[in-house]
Amino acid sequence: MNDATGKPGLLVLGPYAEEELAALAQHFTVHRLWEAADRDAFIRGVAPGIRAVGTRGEIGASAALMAMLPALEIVACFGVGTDAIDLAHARSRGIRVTNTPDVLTEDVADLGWGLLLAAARRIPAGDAHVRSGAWAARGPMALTTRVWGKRLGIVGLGRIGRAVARRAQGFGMAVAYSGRTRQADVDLPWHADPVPLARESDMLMICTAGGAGTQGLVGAAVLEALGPGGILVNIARGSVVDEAALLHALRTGGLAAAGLDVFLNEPRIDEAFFTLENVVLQPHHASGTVETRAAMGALVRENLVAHVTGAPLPTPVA
Ligand code: 8YV
Repeated sequence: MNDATGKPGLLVLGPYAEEELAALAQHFTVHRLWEAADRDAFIRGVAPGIRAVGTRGEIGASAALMAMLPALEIVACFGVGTDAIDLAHARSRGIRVTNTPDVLTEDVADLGWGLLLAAARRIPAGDAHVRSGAWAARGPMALTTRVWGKRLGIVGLGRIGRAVARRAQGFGMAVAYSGRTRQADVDLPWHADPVPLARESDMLMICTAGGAGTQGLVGAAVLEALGPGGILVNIARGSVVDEAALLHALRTGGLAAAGLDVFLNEPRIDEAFFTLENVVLQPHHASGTVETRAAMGALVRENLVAHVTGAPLPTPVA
């Protein structure tokens, strides 16, 4: 059922770019949940006309939210990760779910690479050394760690993991990966478990999907196997890492450094990270380029419009 304007109602859960909202408004009556003071009251007010939800990877869509929307037919996610969407609830009600794979792969891999270089070569510390005048006053900064030629372990060799592996070739690195299954079309050493992978790696990059299946996958045993010279990069989900174990390892010399784009409790992350000099932090921004975000927005819109016009969904979640 459409609302009084004749357009289907779209509830957008988190901020979307104004241009995206304007483009969506040509097809939908757009309701901006994130701007509402009382979100439950807002949802109750618009619920009967809401046929679609637009969300973001880190926000997802809970069963409780979907239960408030009796006419809901589709959840479109601005992001590839669907770990925060209750897929079982969606399935049980026949609610379709879409995401934005592929268009963000290369940018996410780029930022992972940037974090690896920044953590190993201590680029933020070097920047501070120059800006603070320490270079002129005290001389060169401390030496850093080489990246090229080292051993890189990739936890999760999906689209993004593969894009990271391609970049590693250019750096002359020995690449191995872990994941539930060996990938028949990939000629790289495989470990089912990340512990032996970490033991044979100098640097570990987490590229796996989030969710219950990978919760705490990178815990104390993996960090110990990576060791005091090891560098960890996470461009996946905070939930994949045991954060308490990571903080302990970073504080006590159990790990050399980390480059992190994702955390538990974003954006109010554990402030212990702020006090560490051996971390490089990013605000969950691996897909955050103008180009990729525009492509993600377009894909969200294409999925939503396909749904309401009866066309095949471009990127349904299986
Ligand atoms: C986005 C993401 O930053 O794709 C994902 O799963 O987490 C990121 O690309 C996010 O979805 C936008 O909010």
